[in-house]
Amino acid sequence: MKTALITGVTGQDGSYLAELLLKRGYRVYGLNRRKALAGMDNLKNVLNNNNFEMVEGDLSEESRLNAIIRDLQPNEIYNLAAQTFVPYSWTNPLYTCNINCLGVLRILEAIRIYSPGSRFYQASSSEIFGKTKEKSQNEMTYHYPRSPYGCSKSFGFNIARNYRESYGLFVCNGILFNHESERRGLEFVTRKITHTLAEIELGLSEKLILGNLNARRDWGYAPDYVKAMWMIMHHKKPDDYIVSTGEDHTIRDFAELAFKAVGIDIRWEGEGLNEKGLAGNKVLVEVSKKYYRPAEVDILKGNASKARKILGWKPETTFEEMIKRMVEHDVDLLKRSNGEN
Ligand code: NAP
Ligand code: G4F
Repeated sequence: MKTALITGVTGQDGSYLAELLLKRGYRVYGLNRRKALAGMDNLKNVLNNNNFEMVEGDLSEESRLNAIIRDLQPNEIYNLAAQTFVPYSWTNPLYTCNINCLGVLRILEAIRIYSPGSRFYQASSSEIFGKTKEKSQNEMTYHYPRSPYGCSKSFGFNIARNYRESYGLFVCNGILFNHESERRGLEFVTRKITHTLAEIELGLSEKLILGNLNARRDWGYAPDYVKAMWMIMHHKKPDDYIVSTGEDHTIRDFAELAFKAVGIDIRWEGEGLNEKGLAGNKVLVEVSKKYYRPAEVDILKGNASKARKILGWKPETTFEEMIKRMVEHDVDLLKRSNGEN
């Protein structure tokens, strides 16, 4: 039986990947750090599976990572754990780099010394491209990160590639563009929109307060993207791949479609801080500088033609379908927690 270790298993991608690997007959070990409260919602589909096991550990703890990798000798290691929220990386840059830079290196060293036969996947990010001038970004696009998070992911990408080239290890980077789902954290803009909208719909919230509405992102659906991770790890040659849809949309586009999905018509007025979404006379969307960033990534749009050509991967879920699923999920979730269903 094949074995895989997933770091970040409690997160959006880790939980979908665990489900995918269990379905494909793997024994899956999920790295889990201690929390005051259990927060295992994403893993409800896998916790009772006999082929799934949690192992305690943290990306900051080198000796523990060494022991886990030495003892398990996993066939595949997917490093999805990270400090993932871009604004937090300005307030906590050293912590972000400890986990997102040194954390990657700790695992690579553990593989090099104790388990050189393990295949390794590093969760790289389109944030490495930051202030790019390229209309769409591919594997060769230069890195110009705009946040400590982006810088940390650039290091993670480069050190992973360097271990492949220096030691001949089977090491891959998936450079994934933004991907969302019903399991996305509430602080990220897409889920913030769909969850607040569900609150507005049920009368639990008055309005949605957002930052920069004009940033453009290439948004895909997380379950489609974890399939790409597996395909990257199963190509005969280890390599780096962009995973994206090739479409970009503004935050405003996302909000408008989300409102449409619950049948509320929003109109936008004015620019910048005076920008408001109106339904009847009611203000539903406001812009606050509180959510502006010290340096913004204005536009990201990926060119995944290498993944399409070499791996045969392509996105399956449209932007509209994804938004509809997220909105319906959040309305249903809040109805259930309100005892309405
Ligand atoms: P997520 O939902 O925020 O999950 C992050 C995971 O990392 C959680 O399981 C978290 O555990 C774990 N983690 C954080 N710090 C840790 C530490 N010190 N030790 C061990 N585990 C730790 O993130 P995601 O959206 O699934 O993203 C997965 C990976 O892909 C990340 O590396 C992210 O940077 C990268 N990425 C994401 C996107 C995207 O759009 N989603 C795009 C490109 C790249 P807790 O539950 O304990 O907090
Ligand atoms: O949803 P976001 O916080 O995601 P961001 O910064 O693009 O990062 C995500 O995608 C990366 C891949 O490119 C991952 F590597 C990273 O881990 C994370 O998953 O913000 C998206 C955009 C930004 O331009 C932000 O300024 O939305 C804008 N925005 C506008 N109002 C907002 C808000 N972002 C948040 N979080 N909250 C707002 O109220």
